[in-house]
Amino acid sequence: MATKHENDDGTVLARKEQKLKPPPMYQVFLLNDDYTPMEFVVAVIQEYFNKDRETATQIMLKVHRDGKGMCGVYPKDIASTKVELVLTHARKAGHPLQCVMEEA
Ligand code: TYC
Repeated sequence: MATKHENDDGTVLARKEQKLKPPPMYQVFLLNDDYTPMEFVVAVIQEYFNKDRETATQIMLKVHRDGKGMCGVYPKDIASTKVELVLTHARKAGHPLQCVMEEA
């Protein structure tokens, strides 16, 4: 009898403490390389991570300087889909751009 929290013998069960954690979030990063054009990376950040041109340019320049830059934070399935879409788009265009996700 779930609503009364009783065992079959009538003993009353203490209510279980709810230990539900929020689902983990994932950061999606672009990685630097020597060949992907800057303009292509800016367009990717605008298109797949919904950033305006100025923000996208700043993120691209950070990746170019530091080797890695964060484009957004999403639930696992959305992060994973974005990584796949970016990689597919880059490969179709013939660029070696790398996109990875990490648990936040
Ligand atoms: N380093 C590249 C160049 O000089 C530009 C670049 C930026 C490539 C960001 C990848 O994620 C990247 N053309």
